[in-house]
Amino acid sequence: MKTHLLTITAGAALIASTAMADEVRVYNWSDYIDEELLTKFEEETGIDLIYDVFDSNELLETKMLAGGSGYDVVVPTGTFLQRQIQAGAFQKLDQSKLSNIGNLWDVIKDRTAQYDPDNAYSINYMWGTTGIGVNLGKVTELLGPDAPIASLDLVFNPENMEKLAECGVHFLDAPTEMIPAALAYKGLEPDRKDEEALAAAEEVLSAVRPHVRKFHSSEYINALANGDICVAFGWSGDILQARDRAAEAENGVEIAYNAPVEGALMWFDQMAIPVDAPNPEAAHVFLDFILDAQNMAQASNYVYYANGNEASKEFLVEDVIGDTAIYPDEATLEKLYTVTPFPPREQRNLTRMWTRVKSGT
Ligand code: N2P
Repeated sequence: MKTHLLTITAGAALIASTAMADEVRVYNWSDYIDEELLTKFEEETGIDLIYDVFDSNELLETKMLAGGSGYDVVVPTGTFLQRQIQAGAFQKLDQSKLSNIGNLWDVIKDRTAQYDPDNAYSINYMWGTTGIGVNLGKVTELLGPDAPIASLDLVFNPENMEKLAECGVHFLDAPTEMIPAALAYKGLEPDRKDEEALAAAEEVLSAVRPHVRKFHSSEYINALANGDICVAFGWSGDILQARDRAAEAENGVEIAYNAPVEGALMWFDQMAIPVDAPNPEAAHVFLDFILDAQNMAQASNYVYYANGNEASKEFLVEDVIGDTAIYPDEATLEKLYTVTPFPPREQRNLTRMWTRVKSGT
């Protein structure tokens, strides 16, 4: 009897593990892939892909630190990845299962090693900048032909914002990106986290708060494209996607993206495998699929973000590889800064401050 029971259990376990081997759960940012690639992955590998999206590092981090997310692949930004690695949230990659790992670009690997030493836990998916998206027609109508569309003055000078409020402004709901921008506007080091710096950033943000229609990190793509808002402080590729959606709609809306002349944040979104991923084997298959030069190029060509894959470059369309807003030239690179993660105490100050800013208190 006992033996029989054991046999059944072993059989059930075998069925369960076979079923799992056919499924991979990926949690990525919204508007961040060409969905054709998702179908292609399933067709090529026979693995079922469950693909969910998010638009906030904080939300992803809550899931990673709680554990049991059920995801096999997630995509935190470098700064968040770093503290989640330290918290033990990820497993080391098995490079022997990544036949395309050699496609990675050394220049980007060097930069991401700042967050993930030796790139032991992650591969770069995309990287980009945080900056200013404008509806050219509306902004020049309200502020004149010399509107500072490439300057932080557009979004942090209350006089400009008072006028722009009429046509609608969205800010990212991403304090770790909005605060460095406010510091750069004040001429301060964007990576400062001390109380004095946070107070200075809060002053900048609170002064324009009454003129911000919404703090949200994904709605601005369609809102810009439809003409519902005229300015978004957001992510480079998202704003370029808004530009294309408007052009396709032929609605007369013309969108432009600029990295602020005062300096712009350069960030890196990294694919990693949670320590408790149900199917790490399939996670590696997914990562290797993404590391394929043509697949990676197809993703970048669709979402207008640069990637960390050197071999993909020959497959990038000129609109992407030739656009310095996506692949910066030396002069643009000099204006870009990177930041480090907030330690726990500073993080608590930041969270409280961000709640005050958003609620307008
Ligand atoms: C994609 C946004 C990704 C950039 N919609 C945020 N790191």
